Amino acid sequence: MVELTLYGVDGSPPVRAVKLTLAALNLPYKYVQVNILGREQLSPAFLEKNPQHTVPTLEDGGNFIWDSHAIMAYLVTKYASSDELYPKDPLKRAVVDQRLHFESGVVFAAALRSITKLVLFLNQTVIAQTQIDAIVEAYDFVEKFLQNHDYIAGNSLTIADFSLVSSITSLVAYLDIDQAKYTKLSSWIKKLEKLPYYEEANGKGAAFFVSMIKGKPFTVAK
Ligand SMILES: N[C@@H](CCC(=O)N[C@@H](CS)C(=O)NCC(=O)O)C(=O)O
Repeated sequence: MVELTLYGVDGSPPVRAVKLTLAALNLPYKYVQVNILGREQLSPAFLEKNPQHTVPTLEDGGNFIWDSHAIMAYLVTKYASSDELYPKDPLKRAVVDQRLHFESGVVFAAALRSITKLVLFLNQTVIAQTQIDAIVEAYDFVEKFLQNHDYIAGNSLTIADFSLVSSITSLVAYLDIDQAKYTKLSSWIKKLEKLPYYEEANGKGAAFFVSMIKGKPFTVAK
């Protein structure tokens, strides 16, 4: 019997990416909320599970796996009945992996985490233009990746879509997506919103994240 525990919080984009994957695979799991604003992830009990103190962290049979990208790949590899969400074909997999690394290093780290640290955690009310430029760059790249495809890594849904939609729908807290400029990006989000499990796994948590940031007004330095 599958016994999975996900440690996380719905405001967190990478947690939502994992929730999308679990839902797509129809996998039951226990969800343990970790209050990261209250720094619960730094407790000795959590550090024992994940010394890097990040959510999402997945527990499977006493083993702990973290980083959403590693967790999503693990779940598909271990539990999926087909490889569609994370193709075994070397070239298709390379494209999915590229998008996952792009989410991790560019969209999440360079754009989302860096501005969120300032606005949410350090309560800064003036933000440098470079923070907004990083978001524009992320939107521009995603629009390009979608130029000839329905999904972010080709013509079928993969874990790369789950990863990127979780962070892009959080970045809108800082910068709206101009639907006329980003036509592919806008219709890709609308397509993913139609997934039966989308609202529960990502929609609600993204809306919560956006409302949290909207409660922290800031201006952009000239
Ligand atoms: N690349 C990681 C990012 C994980 C991450 O930074 N999570 C944040 C929440 S969104 C966190 O746990 N922050 C608390 C901390 O680092 O102490 C992933 O995809 O899982």
